[in-house]
Amino acid sequence: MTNAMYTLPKAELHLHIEGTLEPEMVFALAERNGMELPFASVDDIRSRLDFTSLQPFLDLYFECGAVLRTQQDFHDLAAAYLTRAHEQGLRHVEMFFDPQGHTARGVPVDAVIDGLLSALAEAHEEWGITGGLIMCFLRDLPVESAFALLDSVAHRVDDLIGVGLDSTEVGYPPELFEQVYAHARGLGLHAVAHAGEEGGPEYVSGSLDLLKVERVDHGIRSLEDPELVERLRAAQVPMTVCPLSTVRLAGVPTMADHPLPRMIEAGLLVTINSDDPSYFGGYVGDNYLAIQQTFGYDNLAMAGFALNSVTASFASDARKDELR
Ligand code: ES4
Ligand code: ZN
Repeated sequence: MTNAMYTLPKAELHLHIEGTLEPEMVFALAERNGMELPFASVDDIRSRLDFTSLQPFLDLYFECGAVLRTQQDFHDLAAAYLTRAHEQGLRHVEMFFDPQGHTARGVPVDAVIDGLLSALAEAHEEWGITGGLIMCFLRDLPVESAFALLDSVAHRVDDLIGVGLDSTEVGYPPELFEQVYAHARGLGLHAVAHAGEEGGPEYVSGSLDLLKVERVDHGIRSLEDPELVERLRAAQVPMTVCPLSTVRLAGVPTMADHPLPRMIEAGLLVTINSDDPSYFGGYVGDNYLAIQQTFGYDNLAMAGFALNSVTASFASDARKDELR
């Protein structure tokens, strides 16, 4: 862990905390919670990580995530991630979480939020890591469910940074969530959304126009629409790219085929993130290292990605100055 890609100070802006659930913890939490698992072993879970698209991954992600039941579970999950985050040079973390995946199993949303926040508070105390929570709506659930979730946390929006949109993209366009996002923004929350991961560039323009997102998560298919690229470039809309994720979910055949260099050449504001590190073969520093090895970027260029991650974060201006 002495490689510069692990020590470079940086921010992570696209990280699903449920996607940091390592197979060992799946088994430990299942035992603690007295649950039967549909997996024979840790290796059995690991043998299922050769995804062919987003959906098979999501199926496994929700199956494993079912072991998360108590506030302590959410604390322990985030504490394990934040230890890794610290080891990989992260100074600021904006963490996605998927409450609807948990409330559907009877877990109170407050237990999820309180567990995650307690781990973030400890990481701040111990290592000075800043950040917070971005609450995601599962876009393949009815919009009413998203509204109900937002209403259920409206009394504690100060405990959240913003809202996001994730899960199955194709068939669930941004226009479905226009009112939900208007409401969330009205509560003072920041807005981001997954777009252009598997969906076409119209998911990205729709997210900008209707959801008024401040960052685009993934956004790789934006490149198919030159007018959209020009718009993203001119406004310097941050894109949270997740290299290992896109290769593992078969968005591209190999890292060498990743559109990252074309996004950079187009002048886009690109950040590098890990998405679901326990499923995709690496944490944030591993993603930095993978693109450096594939594309030959020098350490100065890599420091540029780290700088972008700070610029694109929702940290205060004072904190950004500290991190730059
Ligand atoms: C996700 Cl990679 C990805 N895409 C969409 N939704 C997600 N939830 C967790 N990881
Ligand atoms: Zn994601």
